[in-house]
Amino acid sequence: MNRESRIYVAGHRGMVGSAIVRRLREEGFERIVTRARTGLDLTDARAVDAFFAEERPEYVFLAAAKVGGILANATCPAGFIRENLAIELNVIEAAHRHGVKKLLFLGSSCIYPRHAPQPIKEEYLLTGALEPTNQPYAIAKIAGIELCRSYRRQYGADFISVMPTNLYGPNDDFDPRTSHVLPALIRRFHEAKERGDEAVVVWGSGRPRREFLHVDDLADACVFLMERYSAEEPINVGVGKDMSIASLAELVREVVGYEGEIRFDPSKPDGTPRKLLDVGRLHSMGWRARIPLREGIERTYRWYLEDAVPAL
Ligand code: GFB
Repeated sequence: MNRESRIYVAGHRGMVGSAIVRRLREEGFERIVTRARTGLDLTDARAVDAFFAEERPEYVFLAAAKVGGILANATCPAGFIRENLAIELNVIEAAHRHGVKKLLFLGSSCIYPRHAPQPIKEEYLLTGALEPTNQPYAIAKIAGIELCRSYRRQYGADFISVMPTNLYGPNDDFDPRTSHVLPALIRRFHEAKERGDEAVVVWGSGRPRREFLHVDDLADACVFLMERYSAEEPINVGVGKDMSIASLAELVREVVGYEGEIRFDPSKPDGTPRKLLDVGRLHSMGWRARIPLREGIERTYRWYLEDAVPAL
């Protein structure tokens, strides 16, 4: 990739895509191509093909996806598998057909088996049963990895797959019905503080463990990997440390400045018991996450107050 390259970021309005665009701009890439959902439906194969024919991107970051937290995955399984499969198939095929030099596909840590040994190495993919609460989404993402691998083998296409751990940051979804845990807790603690509520409810037992990566770190890793990684195995991106949901809730409570109590609701699903990625492969290439969790949550809370709250 050089400063003159034409780079298409699919999903540029989302949390990941918008962070990749910011990062590319910071690095001086100026020929960035984007299309709003209203101008291009990525589930429409013909429209995607016509878009690639017209724009001729040389590099593609495939960050467009239907995403959501544990509840959204459980309530819209058909939407999660259908939309993600369609987007991947259409964008990867068009990238191949129109001679894209390199494509980076974004997967998710939920592609790994529910009971994978921790930390999770890339080679544990397809070694065991998946977590049922997000199996349709995970299978769509595994299909994306397999598409990249297969196009590489059959056509020599330089398509790579990157597996981020649980993400958070600006442009995240703060809708309690669809959000992931971190933005959900920021909003819940904030609203409880405003109303002076006695307690805040956190879903599940509080015992599951998760790893949280700021999306600006992920975007930095994506640009790094687009320039330096070329292999058929996916590569994990994480911070290398996890924590319980109970500890996360305590940390968000402190950052937001809420002084009430935390209660757990065990009638809500816990999901996978633990998800910590092994980031040895990425570290050995010289990349490390830089944003400490507390600072990342503070930045995200500021973004929520300044940008999300006014739009609610
Ligand atoms: O963030 P989350 O929805 O993602 O949930 P997953 C993580 C944990 O936080 C679960 C608990 O144990 C939840 O029960 N939790 C506590 C909450 N309170 C809340 C809350 O208010 N909202 C939410 N959402 N969770 C998703 C997958 O799984 O992770 C996707 O469904 C994707 O497929 C994504 O892979 C990264 O880590 O459980």
